[in-house]
Amino acid sequence: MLDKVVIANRGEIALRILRACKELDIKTVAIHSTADRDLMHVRLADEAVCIGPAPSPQSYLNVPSIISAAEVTDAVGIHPGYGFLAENADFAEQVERSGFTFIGPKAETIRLMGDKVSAIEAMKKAGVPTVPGSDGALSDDSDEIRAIAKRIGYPVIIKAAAGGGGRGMRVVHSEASLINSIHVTQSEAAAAFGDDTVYMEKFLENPRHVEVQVLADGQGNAIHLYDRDCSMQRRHQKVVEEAPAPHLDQDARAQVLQACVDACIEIGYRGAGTFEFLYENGGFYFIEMNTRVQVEHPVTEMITGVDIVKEQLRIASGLPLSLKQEDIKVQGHSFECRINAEDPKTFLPSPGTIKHFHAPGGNGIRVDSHLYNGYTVPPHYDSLIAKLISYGEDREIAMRRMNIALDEMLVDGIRSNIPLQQDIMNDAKFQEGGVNIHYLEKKLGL
Ligand code: MV4
Repeated sequence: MLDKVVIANRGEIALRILRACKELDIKTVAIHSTADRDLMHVRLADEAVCIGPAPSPQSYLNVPSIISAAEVTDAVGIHPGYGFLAENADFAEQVERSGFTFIGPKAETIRLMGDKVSAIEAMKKAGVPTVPGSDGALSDDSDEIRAIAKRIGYPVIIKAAAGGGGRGMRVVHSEASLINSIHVTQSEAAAAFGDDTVYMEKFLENPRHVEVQVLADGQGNAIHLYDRDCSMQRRHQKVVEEAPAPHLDQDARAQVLQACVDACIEIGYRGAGTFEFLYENGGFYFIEMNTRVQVEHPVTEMITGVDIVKEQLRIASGLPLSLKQEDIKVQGHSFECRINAEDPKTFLPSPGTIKHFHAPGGNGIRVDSHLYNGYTVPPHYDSLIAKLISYGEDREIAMRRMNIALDEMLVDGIRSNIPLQQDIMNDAKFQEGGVNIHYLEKKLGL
């Protein structure tokens, strides 16, 4: 097992990683910015190193500082969490080149999945269903491009190969605006990512966002941990997630789960990963793969009993997967509400000092949060302050427990989106299950 790990992140996920390390008797090093001296996990870690000033480019994104912190503390592994450097292939490469273990996939796998064109190509080759599209990057031959769009059928979507997570995309409804839209997307991609490569897909109008969690050891073993539904989102920020995804076509589901496992073995995947799909009219269409632990991983942990972060640490230690697919059973249902320090109506960030924090509890309730009474939420980072997770023997029980917990939860001193979460939990269509990715924005009148 790894002897000592640098936690290269902050907030709730840093605390989540710290707890998993402690369970496995791994020593911990918290690295933090000057704005984060008072974070919960900094106090609880065996050692702490300040790596720079508050702005993340100078701290949580500062590769030399992070590697130096690993060197001076004699750490052996670096866990990137999510966000920041978690999917930066150059970081993973530098970590490994400096003699440390990057707790995640090989740098080349991160690079393969970071380029959406190569990711889709690899998945298609491995038998994962993809969106009908251009089969690779678009050339600059206008006649050829028009022919591709005609074959796919309008509407189509133009996406930047270096984009992802909703950045660098444009929907095209007819041939009249096709070529211009491609040029605009190319310029935006060149400016944002330094890469103007774009590709085309059929635009699915009302899909759900369904994703599949996998674990692989890079030694020929891979399993899936079933699916999650993350369709309840606003501006590409997930608001509520649940597992398993409700009301799926069970034949299509079984096929796609197996295809994800096969793909992991085919590409030599190592670590935890997520296959993102659009789900429409009973079919799955791969769009992207995330090569990190995700914010919403707890809902999968609740229904499978697998500790995903501990598995990441075991895999990074070189151990083969101890779990077999037949050991993984879905039991019950789980929701996660992301609690953000933001105005529930305007969505503007609301940093400041927490006068009083009360975490809900009881049967089937889990709170992943770094908050405590008197903690000050800094203005420099993401506004996620807590993840409220419920579990129940079925979807209705999990939902009732979430409602009770939202009612119990107190975050005094700053504004939070708890009222929005209560609105969602009491929404009739959400209660039925299976709303699409546009549902929340429409409900909010956006
Ligand atoms: C799409 C799509 C419809 N058709 N691709 C947005 C984020 C990025 N991961 C991919 N995205 C989309 N790709 C095709 N061919 C609609 C979206 C999309 C979306 C996807 C998942 C979750 C929320 C979304 C919100 C708007 C658009």
